[in-house]
Amino acid sequence: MSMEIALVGAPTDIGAGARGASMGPQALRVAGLAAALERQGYRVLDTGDLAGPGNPWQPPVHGYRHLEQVQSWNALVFQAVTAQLREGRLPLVLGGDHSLGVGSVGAVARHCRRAGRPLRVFWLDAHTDFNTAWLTPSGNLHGMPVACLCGFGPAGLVDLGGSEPALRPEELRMIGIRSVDAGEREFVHEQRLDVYDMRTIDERGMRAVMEAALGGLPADAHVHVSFDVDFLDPDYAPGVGTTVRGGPTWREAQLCMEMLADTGRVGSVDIVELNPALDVRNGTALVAVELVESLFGKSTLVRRPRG
Ligand SMILES: [Mn+2]
Repeated sequence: MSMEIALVGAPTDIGAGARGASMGPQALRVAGLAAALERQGYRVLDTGDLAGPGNPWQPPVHGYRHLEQVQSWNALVFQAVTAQLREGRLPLVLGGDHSLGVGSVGAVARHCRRAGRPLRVFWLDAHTDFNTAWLTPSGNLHGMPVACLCGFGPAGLVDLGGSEPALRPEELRMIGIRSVDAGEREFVHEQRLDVYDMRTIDERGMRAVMEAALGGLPADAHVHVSFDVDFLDPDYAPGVGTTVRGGPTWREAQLCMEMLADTGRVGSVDIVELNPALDVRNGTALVAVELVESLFGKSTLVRRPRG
């Protein structure tokens, strides 16, 4: 019996600074995500789209934009991911902007804690998403999910899964980072986040970086991959709201995904920040699908099966 993957659509741009990530789930479906996974032998259940509040497009209030709506969306994502994990399916959240990581990773963290399983979260992103209301210039909550998961943020997000923070910094690995706000940088250091930035990838190569990031992974660990499409160099993935040049190439990103797949422990995934309004002929969605194929074990090279 093969693993069943549950697609959970979360069509919102409520935490972003640009409109359009709300169309991400549909663009991924149109790009053939389910069929690609089925070709690899997985059963895929598309649970459809969650229905949260619309985007009122208001300025920040006390340092947060659309806090109430972000809380509502994350509560829905938290419930949906929890439900799929309980059914023994692998939740694949289709964003939506990255503020949804609070609900998705929060649900996974609580599930692992209750099962006594160690968790490791791979945050593939151009940004550390470790802002707080007192540090962020914009108030956009898609820049704050990691801080919220570590216990720094507003009520309704930091306590989504209970009174303890969802994550400890040592459970996180950040790959591809190349844009960090000044105050955020100090906070990242203060909290000792394990960050593999682009300079590290340039100097050591993706293979050595992933070996380091995967080092000491416990045999029974649950690996969560939170894939912000802006992780990729915009030459390959223009369809995101916050492009930062100098990211991983298509090949480097493939290797990253393949090495995550090789662990055999990927148990939940987010694909976020895909913005079809900024894309070219849905090409970024197609690249995202190719990378997810690798994350689920498709090798781009012809290899002899192991075993
Ligand atoms: Mn992000």
